[in-house]
Amino acid sequence: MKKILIIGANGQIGSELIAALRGKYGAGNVVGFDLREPKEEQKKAGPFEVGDASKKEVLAAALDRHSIDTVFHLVALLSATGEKDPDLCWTLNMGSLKNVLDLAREKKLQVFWPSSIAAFGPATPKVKTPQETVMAPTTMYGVTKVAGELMCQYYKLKWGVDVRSVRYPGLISWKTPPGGGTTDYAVAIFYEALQKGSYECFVGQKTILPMMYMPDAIRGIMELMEAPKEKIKVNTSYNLAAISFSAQELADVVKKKVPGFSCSFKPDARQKIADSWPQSIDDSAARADWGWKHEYGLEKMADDMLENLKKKFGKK
Ligand code: AKB
Repeated sequence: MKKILIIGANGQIGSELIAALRGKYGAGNVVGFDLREPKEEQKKAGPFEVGDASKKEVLAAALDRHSIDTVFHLVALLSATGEKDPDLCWTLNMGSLKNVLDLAREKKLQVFWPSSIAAFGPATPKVKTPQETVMAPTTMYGVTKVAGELMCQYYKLKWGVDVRSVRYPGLISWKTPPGGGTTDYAVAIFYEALQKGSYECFVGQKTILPMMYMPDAIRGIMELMEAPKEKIKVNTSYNLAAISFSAQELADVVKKKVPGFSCSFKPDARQKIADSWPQSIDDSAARADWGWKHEYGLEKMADDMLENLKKKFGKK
């Protein structure tokens, strides 16, 4: 049985991944790790460590204490927050990844680390962005994703570290809101539609970005980590895709499902970041190598988001 550590367990991905992994491997075999104290229900659900992933000795002690063999390393400052403090973005994103890779090398751990569509930049082909292409991002977050991918590849080729990665599109989820990303509008629109009946979107209506619903994102990385080693042929990070839509198309779908909802568009600094990213992704390598397949389209995702958020807010 695997013994798993999730670093960044309280975040948007971590808080859902921890429940899915505990369901599969047993609560006692999946340890959460985060800088922030978990909620009461999380504390009761299984082992949890509060600590700083940028301190290697703290991480090493947690790995030893729980005899960990597999790490999901999810800590990162996202694109919009990263532009407010590029130094911190570099230090946190790269420092914590280097710690994890060094410990993986020493302790023979399997590692998952997420890259992102932010690893691409304005010179990258925008439609059906290929697996191998120009990678010259213009955000510090994107720079850390390209550098991180190359670090993962280096540790794999030089020392045989079993590190696996996907380039996530924008992730849409209802359990834990994202923080500091450019794609956050695709989550915020659902919250505000139900809570206020209106939303002011911070990118223009024609902005098209690749997105994915969280259940697909979680299943995808669990399948990637379980795939036989010989099937993993991309050493940097796999392109991963599900749905692409414009901000206007998203607003129209929400309008159809939430009577009286209205959406206005007021692009801010995040527009420039969105404009530097692809609109759709060619993920045929992930599909061919380890069988990736998404399940949620725009309508199905919107129905599920609204149903769950209504329950969360106690609405009918
Ligand atoms: C962001 O918007 O910064 C993230 C991402 C695409 O990696 N959601």
